[in-house]
Amino acid sequence: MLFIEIASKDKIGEAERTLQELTAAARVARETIDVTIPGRRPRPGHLHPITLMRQRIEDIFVSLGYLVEDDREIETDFYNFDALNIPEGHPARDPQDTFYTTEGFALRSQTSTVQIHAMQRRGAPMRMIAPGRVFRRDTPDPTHNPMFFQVEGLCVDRGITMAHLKGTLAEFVHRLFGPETKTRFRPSYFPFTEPSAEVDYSCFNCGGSGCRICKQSGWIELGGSGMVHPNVLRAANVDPEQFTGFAFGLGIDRTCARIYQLDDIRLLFENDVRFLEQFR
Ligand code: FA5
Repeated sequence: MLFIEIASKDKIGEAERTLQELTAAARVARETIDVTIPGRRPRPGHLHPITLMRQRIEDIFVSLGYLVEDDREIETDFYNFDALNIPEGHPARDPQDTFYTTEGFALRSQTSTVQIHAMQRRGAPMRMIAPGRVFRRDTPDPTHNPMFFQVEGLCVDRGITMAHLKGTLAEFVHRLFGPETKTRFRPSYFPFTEPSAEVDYSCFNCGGSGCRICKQSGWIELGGSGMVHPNVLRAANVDPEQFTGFAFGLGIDRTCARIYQLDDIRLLFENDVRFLEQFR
């Protein structure tokens, strides 16, 4: 009887040892590292060309004393229209032109909405730029996307004139494209500025003589601008008797496409790695 018990204990002990050896061998096999295998290279990401462009623009305006504002993309009718001097019945409210979400709300079609938020938040005097995404019912083509980026600029103070607007945008294009770059202001219309002007800069490639980049005109469009309409100042609780201001809105995508000599701004949003990798 005693002999049988000892024999079975021995067997159990032996089985335990075998099991331990097997698990140890399995662990060693699993954890073995072959230090001669070449490592996997990490593929670090990089900034999108639109972000690079936005940062260059921000750097210039921050160095001119502007702060950078960020704001919402879905806006109420007040910020999209009323406060920007676009009353009910104005064609700019047409559902054909704008993406409405629910009643009373629409995707912003321009960064000009941030003018109002910024003035309400900070009062006057103030200087700010607001880069951001905007949405329009535009059919995609080489120069249009239904979603694109703008940067708004606003300067409000005592005694601000059109000369300050011209000087600021001239300085901006000098820093972005080089000191020889010229600006040109063409009369235009925006409900929220009076007077209003489209701004062009002389082509950075040909200097104004005409080439493929500027479509032989010598000039490239930068965006819209003008003196802030008194109704807009009033809507944002700024006294137009004391303060005046200028504003501008520039298209980041088109400027980016020109600088990098892209024929089609849609390339910027196709997420084709072969294209994006060129901006490392
Ligand atoms: C405006 O959006 C005005 N808010 C600009 C402004 C601001 C005027 C402040 C006065 C005071 P406009 O619609 O022209 O203006 O657009 C400005 C720029 O956005 C254009 O010059 C262009 O570069 C860019 N843009 C317009 N539509 C598109 C689009 N569908 N795709 C890509 N870029 C576009």
